[in-house]
Amino acid sequence: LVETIFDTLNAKAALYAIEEVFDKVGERLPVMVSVTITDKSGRTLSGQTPAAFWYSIEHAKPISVGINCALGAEDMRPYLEELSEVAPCYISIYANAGLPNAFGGYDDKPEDMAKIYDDFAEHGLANIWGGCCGTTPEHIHAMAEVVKKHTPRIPPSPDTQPRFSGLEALRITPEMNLIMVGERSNITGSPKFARLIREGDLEGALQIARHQIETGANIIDINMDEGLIDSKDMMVKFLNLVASEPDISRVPIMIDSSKWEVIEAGLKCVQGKGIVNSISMKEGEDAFREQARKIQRYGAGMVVMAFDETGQADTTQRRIDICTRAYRILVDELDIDPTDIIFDPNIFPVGTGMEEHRINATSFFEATKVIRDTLPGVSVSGGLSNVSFSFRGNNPVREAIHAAFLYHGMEAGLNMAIVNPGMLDVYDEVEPDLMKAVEDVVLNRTDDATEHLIEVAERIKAERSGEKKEVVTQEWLSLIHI
Ligand code: THG
Repeated sequence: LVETIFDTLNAKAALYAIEEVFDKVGERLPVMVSVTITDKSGRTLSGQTPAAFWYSIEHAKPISVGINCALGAEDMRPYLEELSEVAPCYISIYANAGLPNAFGGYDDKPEDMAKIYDDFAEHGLANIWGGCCGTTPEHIHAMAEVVKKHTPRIPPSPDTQPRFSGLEALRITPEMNLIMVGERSNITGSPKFARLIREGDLEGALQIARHQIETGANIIDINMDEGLIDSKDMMVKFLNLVASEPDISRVPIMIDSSKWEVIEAGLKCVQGKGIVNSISMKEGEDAFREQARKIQRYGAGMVVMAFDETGQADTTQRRIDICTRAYRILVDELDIDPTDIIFDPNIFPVGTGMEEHRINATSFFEATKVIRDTLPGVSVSGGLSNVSFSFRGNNPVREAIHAAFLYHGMEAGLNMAIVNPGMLDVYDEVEPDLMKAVEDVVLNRTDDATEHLIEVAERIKAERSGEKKEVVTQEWLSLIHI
């Protein structure tokens, strides 16, 4: 029993340690988890809502989750309700006999608590009942008398939608158009972020992270991979700063690094259910299994790149084959929840002039469709800005390519993307001539599509000075319905 939890990161460390002990002794015991909510904000002391808390610890597959100690039974009702709705395991409650009074005593009598538990039991809010500070055998006796009159709570069936958390819960439902992951807090993807980090202006760097959320990001990607800095140290430093900014840490965090030691250090800093970006089979199945198992134990989701021992997948069939092989290992062998898996079938640039790049977008779409249709539970994501790399310096054209790619990608089943959230164009609002030229390239419709787009791009570049209004992206997202 991990109980009286007020700091989820601490609890996750305890749950990790428990799993290590189970491994060592070769035996599993049921695990119970109990959180405490000490004020009427309805959040843990470390700032999480009950659902966000549950998403952070459910990987431990506890036999029960519940609430103990704190304010007394009466005030626990809304939090117990929320937990009871989201958690498909048993629910426990063992409250204090009220708030401590001025003399450090507890005023709620056995009959007071029994009356409250009677109501909770009638509404099916819990399965396991007890008392914390200030309760006595008489309290327990009175509770037992009332709750046994009611039929036991029936836990809801296991959740089949992806769920992540920061201070708040992010549950991804099919009605959501696209989950946007902010790309700008990336030292290699944003020269401005890189400069701020290099100059030690972490406050300025936090502002970039915050701005992405203000302009629509549901998750933020953080990447500190740069040769000249200590990436691991900077990842830890930055994540700890993010943790103390509630307007940033309310969203789930995607820890982006090509170095496993940076990823693992990052996982030890986030109390919510974050996402690792990324793992793959590029070093073979054993390393992949080991990393996936660890991520599961830390309680995070994982981006799995379509990358194997022979390299990155660049055809439809290779994208599908690698993702399918990874799925079988993760889901069948390691018992990882498929909703914790986000496949990234590789967004590569189009319009490069190279013949073999002409299929880069269409192959991504075809693979995405098969992955979503045949590998149940998974999400598909990708780094959107990659697709327009060959039009760097020409933002109107880049944004039009992004709009077209997202439109067709979402139609195929892309439900998440790493994007610059304030800079997305609405598909229907892109000038038709430009969109036609862009779609000829993206959809590989004509042999001279790239040459034609380059001509259009040059004209547009001459016309516009490259200025670009920022929009709050949620607004346009509600405009496209796929
Ligand atoms: N898949 C996964 N993770 C990823 C990627 C991916 N992480 C990194 C990257 N690709 C996604 N992130 C970015 C971030 C920025 C840019 C592209 C991808 C980008 N930046 C501008 C540029 O370089 O032209 C910066 C311009 C500026 O700020 O002035 O394009 O594919 N799983």
